[in-house]
Amino acid sequence: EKWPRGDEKAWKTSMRGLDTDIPSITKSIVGHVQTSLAQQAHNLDDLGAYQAAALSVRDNLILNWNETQMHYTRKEPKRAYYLSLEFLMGRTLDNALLNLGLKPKYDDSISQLGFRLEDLLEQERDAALGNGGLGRLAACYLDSSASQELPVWGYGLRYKYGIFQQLIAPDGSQLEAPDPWLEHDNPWELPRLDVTYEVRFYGHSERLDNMKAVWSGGQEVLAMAYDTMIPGYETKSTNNLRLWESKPKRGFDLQSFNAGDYERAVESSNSAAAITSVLYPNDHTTFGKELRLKQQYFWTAASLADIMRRFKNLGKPISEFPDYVAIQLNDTHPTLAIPELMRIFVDEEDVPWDAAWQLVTNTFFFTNHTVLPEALEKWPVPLMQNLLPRHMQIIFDITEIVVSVVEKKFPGDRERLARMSLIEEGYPQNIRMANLACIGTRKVNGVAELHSELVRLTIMKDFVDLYGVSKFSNVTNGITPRRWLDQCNPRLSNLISETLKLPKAVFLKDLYKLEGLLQFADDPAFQKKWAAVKQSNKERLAQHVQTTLGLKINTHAMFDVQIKRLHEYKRQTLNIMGVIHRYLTLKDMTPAERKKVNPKVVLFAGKAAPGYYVAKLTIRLIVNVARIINADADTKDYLQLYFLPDYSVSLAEVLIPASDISQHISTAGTEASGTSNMKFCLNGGLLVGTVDGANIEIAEEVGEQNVFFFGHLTPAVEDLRYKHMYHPVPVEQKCPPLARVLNEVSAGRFGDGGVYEPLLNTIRQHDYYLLTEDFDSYIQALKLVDEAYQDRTEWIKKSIRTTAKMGKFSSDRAIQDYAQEYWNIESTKPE
Ligand code: NBY
Repeated sequence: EKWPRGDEKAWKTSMRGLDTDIPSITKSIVGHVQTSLAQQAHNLDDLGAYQAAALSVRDNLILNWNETQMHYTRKEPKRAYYLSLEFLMGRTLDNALLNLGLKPKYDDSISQLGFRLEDLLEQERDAALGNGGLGRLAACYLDSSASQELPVWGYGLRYKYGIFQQLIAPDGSQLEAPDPWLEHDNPWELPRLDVTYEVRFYGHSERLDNMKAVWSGGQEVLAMAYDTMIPGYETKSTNNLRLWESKPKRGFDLQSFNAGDYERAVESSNSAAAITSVLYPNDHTTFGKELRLKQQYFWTAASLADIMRRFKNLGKPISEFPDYVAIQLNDTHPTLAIPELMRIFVDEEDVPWDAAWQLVTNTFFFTNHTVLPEALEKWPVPLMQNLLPRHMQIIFDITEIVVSVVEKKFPGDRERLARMSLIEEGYPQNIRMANLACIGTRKVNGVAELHSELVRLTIMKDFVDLYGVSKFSNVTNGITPRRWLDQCNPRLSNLISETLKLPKAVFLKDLYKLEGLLQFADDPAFQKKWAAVKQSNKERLAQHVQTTLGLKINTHAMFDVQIKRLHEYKRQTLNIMGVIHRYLTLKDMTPAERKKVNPKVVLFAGKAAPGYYVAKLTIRLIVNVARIINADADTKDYLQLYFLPDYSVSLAEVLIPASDISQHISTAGTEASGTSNMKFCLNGGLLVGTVDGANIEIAEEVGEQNVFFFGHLTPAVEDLRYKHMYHPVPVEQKCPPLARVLNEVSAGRFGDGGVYEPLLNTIRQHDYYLLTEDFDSYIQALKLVDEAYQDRTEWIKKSIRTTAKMGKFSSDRAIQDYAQEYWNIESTKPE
């Protein structure tokens, strides 16, 4: 190979390798203090020291990243792309240090410089570009892909503001503030000024023959790439997360400038920047806002242009596209990628329509994350028509494909055709994105066994009849053990390593190795150490709550935790009603009786979508119940209740290792999988839950005797709802203990009686999420929890056995499933 430019020797002798001995690390940190930050020892604070350390660590990531990407370019493997509107990454420094294996050395070096690594880690802001489980899953999958040396890139948006910051007002209700996470420069991203694409909106599309068209006019916006390095664990392999930022095109609206209409020109340049300004904070509902559709198209168009450019650099014929590219659609949010790739093939690459459709349907894969009807995305035809006229044509043309195949297989079945069409009739008509995602992809998967079954039986039933069942399968979600065991709970991973006599890397890369713990479950010395780890994690949490909120938590109590987005289907209301019931029961007892009660601290955290009234009311109720309970001298030694504001990945990392029991109590059939259930169990917390989502598979692994199940099963739900609708029974009759709780709230026992009526009425009327049906068995399950906790040794054994059986829930297993069964990609690494 010929050296491309200049004096080869000058290049090669100057090329940087990074030494990772402590003096070199110190030199690198100090170098960044001096030059990158222009500071000195005198004026360096924790924030500056964090930034210098981050830049020093980043140098290592960049070199590995360069080598990995160079390797992919040379080797030309098939690649997979994970398209997700959300990546809930959390903090990076600690994770990068652990994955690089450099944490102990940086710890030493930073101490030498007069700082504490722990303090520096706290300086970092969370990258919170996601709402909840779906976004965090994407982040875990990136970690697993890099760790297993798979050529996978993530594509998303670089929102200027991530998920809102949650504040609690004096009256207990949620307030939202913006999350300016980029305020102090983000050291983990590299702006790529040279990686830009133009993205068109509006205009008009003129059909030519051969199903082609010319789309012109309208408005063009620039997409610019920012790259974030994703280091694998104990490997050089470092993948890429490419996030797009929107910018006005150079000479954007020059016409207005020239016409002397400066204000209008500036306004439209703002409208270009607005596209990536904020993450929409809704989970499980869609609002049909034009800006959201703009986000989706902007992102899919830029990502596909980038993927296409990379493919073209290979110099292969276009017919080989699916041999080099697999694209996973994370929910329906990137579904426009399907008509967009059709547009590129047909209009720009001259591929005949039918051949293009073959290529498209062999490239994409679709993951569904919910069967709740209100969460299925629909876009009004007039909105699509105006914003993306060419895509609207293509969607109509794809509809023709659907009509013809359905007509052929089920002649004359007009109802079926209406259900399966991409267009839902109405005023206006709507485009059903889940139908488009199903039709345009090779495979469709749900995220846990039960959920995938429900996908086949409900939302995709007609498509199962059409394509056969093999197109619809399951990949049960997973979590990365690097962040969710080693990083968040180092004491536990140290204990496991020492007990199994295995280096951490062995079980962090092969989580099934935890099974080795089973043989120590009955060993009293090990049980004692196991309990001591849990205790110290409770103290760590109590310390954190003390310093951030000034609250004092009783660390000798059982910690009972429910942390997730607020939603009626997740039934935080059931939990708070249970807490009130416990409180009333305690109040009914004599002091002597209370002394026998097992003290409990109940912790809640989670955000409500800003427009979700009932969910926000639930937060308000929890906060106000907490005020009364925590101030009651009769009960405060036995029951404490806290709502921790502004739930985040970082807060989860402190909460999860401290929990004895966690709650996953959705109405059966509504929670697709859940992933925090896996995180709690991996950290030795037990689970109270309904027979739903991944709870079921967790119980299969750890044994039903180690989980506390309650409530009606999925097949009963539909009939119960029907009964509630047409033969309602008053709560007083159906469930007197719950009625008592509702009445106490109504009567103002926790302040503002009347304000909770709309929330209470969701239970009194219709009770769609079946609280009145499940309350008794819920209280019964919590009683069993208390009894089990009284026998502490038995409890610890359950805890050990639970952790030991969590191997299946590593995201490494999930990603292997996708790599082998869907994407057909293989591991490959530099040298
Ligand atoms: O995805 C969650 C599921 O509820 C959970 O059961 C599952 O474990 C997890 C990972 O598969 N879904 C979820 O988090 N969904 C969202 O956050 C979300 C966000 C935006 C929109 C819809 C859903 N949206 O339409 O804008």
